[in-house]
Amino acid sequence: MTRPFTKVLIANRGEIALRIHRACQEMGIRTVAVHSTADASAMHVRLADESVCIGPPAARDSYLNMAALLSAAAITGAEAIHPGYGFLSENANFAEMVEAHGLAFIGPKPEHIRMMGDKISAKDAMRRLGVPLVPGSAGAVESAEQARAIAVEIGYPVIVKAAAGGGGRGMKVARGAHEIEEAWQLARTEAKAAFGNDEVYIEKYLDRPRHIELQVMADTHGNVVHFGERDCSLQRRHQKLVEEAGSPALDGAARDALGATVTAGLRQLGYRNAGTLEFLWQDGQFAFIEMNTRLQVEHPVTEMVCGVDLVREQLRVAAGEALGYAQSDITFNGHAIECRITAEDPVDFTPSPGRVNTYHAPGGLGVRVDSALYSGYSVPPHYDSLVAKLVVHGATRAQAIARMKRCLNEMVVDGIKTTIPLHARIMDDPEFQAGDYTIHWLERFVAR
Ligand code: MV4
Repeated sequence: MTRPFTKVLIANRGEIALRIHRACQEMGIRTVAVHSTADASAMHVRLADESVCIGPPAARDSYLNMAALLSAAAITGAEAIHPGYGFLSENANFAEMVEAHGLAFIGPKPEHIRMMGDKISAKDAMRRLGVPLVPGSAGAVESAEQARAIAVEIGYPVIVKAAAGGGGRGMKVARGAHEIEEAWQLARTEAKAAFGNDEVYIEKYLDRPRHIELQVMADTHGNVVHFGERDCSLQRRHQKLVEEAGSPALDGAARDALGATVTAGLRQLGYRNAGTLEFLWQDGQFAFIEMNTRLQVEHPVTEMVCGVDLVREQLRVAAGEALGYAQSDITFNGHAIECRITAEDPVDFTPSPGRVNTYHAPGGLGVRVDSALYSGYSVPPHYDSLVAKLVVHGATRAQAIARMKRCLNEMVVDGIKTTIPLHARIMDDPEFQAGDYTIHWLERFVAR
């Protein structure tokens, strides 16, 4: 018999801290919120059973302060830590430290966080497990000469990427032999500066892919399932604005085939808890690029089409419980869309923190709003600008779009600028409505 957790510390803030708190409450688990001095009046602190101030506003001194988090867990008697996304969620050393203190880390094993954090070892693992990859170098590329030789072999254009990268930093495209040496050198320099690690690798550059990711969940008894895909192609400067489940580009057969390969592979690896595999999809083919070993911002669209509570599943498997269902029990119903509403100017994206005088969330059938906003709340300038995730479900994609438009009209966030008007424009666009977009679509859309 496994014992459920009775108290969990939530090592995060904002809407995701609230999201985790809600799952805990419904499972009868008490919650400990942690907060910086800037977040003393935040919603996650108000709602949690207990709260601990862990430091000043700067994240490095509070939400990234491992000693403060472990002390907060110790003094409150929490048995487990949920890291949310961002902050320490993909820090293998933190996961290790949590476990060394006799607490459960609600996430993957430290070894797998470390493995996927290094994009070269992640690709190496996926290759061994039979997951399709973008063609490229077998490992790190050590010299400009080696870069040139690999580029000739796989054919231009190529992309040089930082092994410690992700999120778009330390990437350089070379469109011909005349650009390869500079791309290799620039990627190395940028990687060293950003990550303190100058290891780089090379891939064939795909020029018009979609970004499609697969949600997985694994227990500690060898059961691994997937909850289908999300299309996250609508990004600007590597910040996602709109996500959908499923992808307008995919059919059930393509999803099932990829899912079967991935779940078999992760079972072999001994993976645990939630994960997301990122793929580029072009010309009817998947190519793995990275794996995220955390709960993602956009997980609600998956929850809407699968009717699952992914945080509940994370809490159950972290406590040692078996999933209790098979892949064939997971069904995909209708279509879901998420708009990430940020406190930014909708035209030039300059940050717009400050006091929200009036907040009114939309509602009705098939509507979910994940937000820590309230009327009178001041959005602090120290953190991510995400203020609300507006998520809708519809029987069809067209119905979901119509519902999203209605909700964007209904929503009021008064006192600060938000990206609501931009989301309304996207929903009205014929190309978006046709599902006809790649990762480059949004950059052009915002420029016109
Ligand atoms: C690529 C690519 C094209 N070809 N790799 C950007 C962030 C990082 N996660 C991987 N990225 C890309 N890798 C190959 N071989 C294009 C991108 C890319 C991108 C990917 C997903 C979503 C948005 C993007 C925007 C620009 C570039």
